[in-house]
Amino acid sequence: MTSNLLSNPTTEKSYDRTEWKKGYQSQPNEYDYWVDDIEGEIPHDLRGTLFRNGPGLLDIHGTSIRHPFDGDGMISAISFKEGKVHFRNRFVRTEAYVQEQASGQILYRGVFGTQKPGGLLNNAFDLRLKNIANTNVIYWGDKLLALWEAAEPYRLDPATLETIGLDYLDGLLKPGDAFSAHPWIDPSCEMDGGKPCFVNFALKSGLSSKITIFEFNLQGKLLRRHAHAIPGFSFIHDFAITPHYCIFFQNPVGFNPFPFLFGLKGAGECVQYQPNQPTRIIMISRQEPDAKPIIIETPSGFVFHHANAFEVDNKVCIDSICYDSLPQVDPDISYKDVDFDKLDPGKLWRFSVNLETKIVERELLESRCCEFPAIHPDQVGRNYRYLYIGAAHHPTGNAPLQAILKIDWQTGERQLHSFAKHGYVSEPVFIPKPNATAEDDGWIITLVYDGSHHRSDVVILDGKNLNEKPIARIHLKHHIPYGLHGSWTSE
Ligand code: 3ON
Ligand code: FE
Repeated sequence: MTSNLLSNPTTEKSYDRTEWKKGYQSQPNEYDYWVDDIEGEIPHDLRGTLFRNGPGLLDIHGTSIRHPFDGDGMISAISFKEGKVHFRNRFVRTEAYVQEQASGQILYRGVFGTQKPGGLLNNAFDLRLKNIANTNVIYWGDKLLALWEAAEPYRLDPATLETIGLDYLDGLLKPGDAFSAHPWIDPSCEMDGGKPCFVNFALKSGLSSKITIFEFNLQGKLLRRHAHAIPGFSFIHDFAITPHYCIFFQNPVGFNPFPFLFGLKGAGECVQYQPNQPTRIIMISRQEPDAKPIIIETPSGFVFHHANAFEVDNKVCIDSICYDSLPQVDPDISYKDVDFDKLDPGKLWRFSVNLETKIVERELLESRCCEFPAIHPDQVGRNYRYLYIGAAHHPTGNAPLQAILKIDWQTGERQLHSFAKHGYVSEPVFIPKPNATAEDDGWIITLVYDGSHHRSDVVILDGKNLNEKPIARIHLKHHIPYGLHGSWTSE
């Protein structure tokens, strides 16, 4: 749509760094209001709430945190009803947030390098993980849960976003247990007569790793749980599902605990990418939990997110955003001064695993820098036609996400809706229209940080045609810092 905004796309940057940086300012305020500054019109049949999570604070009482992934979780709820829209945001009152806000200083080390004041003496051997509940938020089985992969979920009141407390999933988790921030909803589970179920995992990593799979019914009751030992250290952020498998990419990484133990680095900064080691694809059977996991090697790369997976004949295909190396922030500079050109962009690959020969084929599907995929909820784990994903404005190189890209796998057609030069997108969500039959007949909603006004917009695009101007552009009264993940709950 807007590639023509820039006169010389090869030499001119699509963004202004000073504006981009402002999207990383803390948002300490908590709001609750009906939004009235709207361009376009909100569809009357769009009913429900978009919950979003992400770091709301990038500093603790004036001291910058080391990395945005260390920022305290702040939930936004954007609710649509009869053509009107309501906004609300609240911090998750984690134990650490409450203590730090009361004391006015950093009391915990962060996984991604934030340290307490007082140098090594005050940081060494403090091995507590600060559960910041900042990665995802999902409503399931009557519970709204804020998720962070290395600890238990926090339960929130879906109407007010007030924090109820840590949630042990009716006793399934013990204090300190992990529960991933990347659940999937199987739209029609073969084992449950076609009812939807919620599938998630927990990773316990050490010299060897343990992956536990959980499946819950619509009421939030446990259907299935099974645990598997996997050789080697793992850092696994996301997974993919098909009707028969849970699929994990064990990235080629090692872990050197000493800088963490001695107070020099965060635990996450001690994860080292090993370019000469292969990635291991781990496939755990959902239907035969006693079966040994299938482990197959493929050339190296680092994956945070998977777009989807599906089974065709004797193959399992996994579409994933793959980096040539683990993006690492230079210890001497702020993440805000990162040199985009020095980091590998995420690109979309298809990995096709032949279940008989155990051979994996890799195909580069899209070389534009992209992250944060979204698909039609009914296509999860199934062969699908359309992918929506956050993408860079320019077709090559590494840059902030400023556009939403739609890919049609059947025709190969790409549509790009770019918000450059002042807009920065977040993860899109696809919401099917009521009674729609076509896979792309729905709305795409994404939060766009507008650097020229230092505020965020909620933007609704037509999923069928991203080239059109937005159906609605809802101007919030303030900004929301760049976020991570969220989910849609219809009424
Ligand atoms: O043994 C442990 C394994 C494990 C799970 C080591 C460990 C303590 C490092 C660990 C914990 C990992 C955690 C807490 C990971 C948290 C990740 C997080 C909060 C976010 C990840 C985001 C990923 C991406 C790709 C974000 C992209 C953002 C943009 C493109 C722009 O905003
Ligand atoms: Fe994620």
